[in-house]
Amino acid sequence: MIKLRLKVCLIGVSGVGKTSVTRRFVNNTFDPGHLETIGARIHRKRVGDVELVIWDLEGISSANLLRSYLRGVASLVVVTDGTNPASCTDESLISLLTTPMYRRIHKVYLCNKSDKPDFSACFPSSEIVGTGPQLTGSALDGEGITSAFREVVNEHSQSNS
Ligand SMILES: Nc1nc2c(ncn2[C@@H]2O[C@H](COP(=O)(O)OP(=O)(O)OP(=O)(O)O)[C@@H](O)[C@H]2O)c(=O)[nH]1
Ligand SMILES: [Mg+2]
Repeated sequence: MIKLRLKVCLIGVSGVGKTSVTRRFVNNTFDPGHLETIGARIHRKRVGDVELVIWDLEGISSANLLRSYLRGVASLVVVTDGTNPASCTDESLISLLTTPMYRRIHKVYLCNKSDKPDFSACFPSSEIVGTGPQLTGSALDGEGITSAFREVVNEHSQSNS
């Protein structure tokens, strides 16, 4: 029986690996190609008695702050790319994370692509966007991916038990 259903949105600039992280978590697969997500793709995955409704969103940009997709979100998984430092300082991302409405939302920070030789972990400045668990991981080899979603489940299971 499902005791809890949580909407989780993956956000981050284009190409950081939101679709790949989702695919690794939901299907345990990896695709080396980059097909830009347009809008949102929704997946469901059960973790024990919790159902995660995972929204893999298109890359955040000044043209689209994705606010309509974020309605009712329980947690944000903020994905950055450790081979692209600009993905951590992007203005549209920081602007969204510092909006009062989203400041309060539980966030997990996942710096992706740890398998790459030029990887160097980077996260949006916690002094600017507030604190939250910071994980490194790789959709390619699977490191850190389950842990990121586990953080989401734990956060809400504690507050609901
Ligand atoms: N080496 C490596 N490549 C990755 C990893 N995650 C994603 N990629 C690659 O990075 C590219 C972009 O990945 P996507 O998952 O499509 O990125 P996205 O954030 O969904 O991009 P948009 O939908 O455009 O916002 C693809 O070529 C992926 O194969 C990873 O952990 N390691
Ligand atoms: Mg995508």
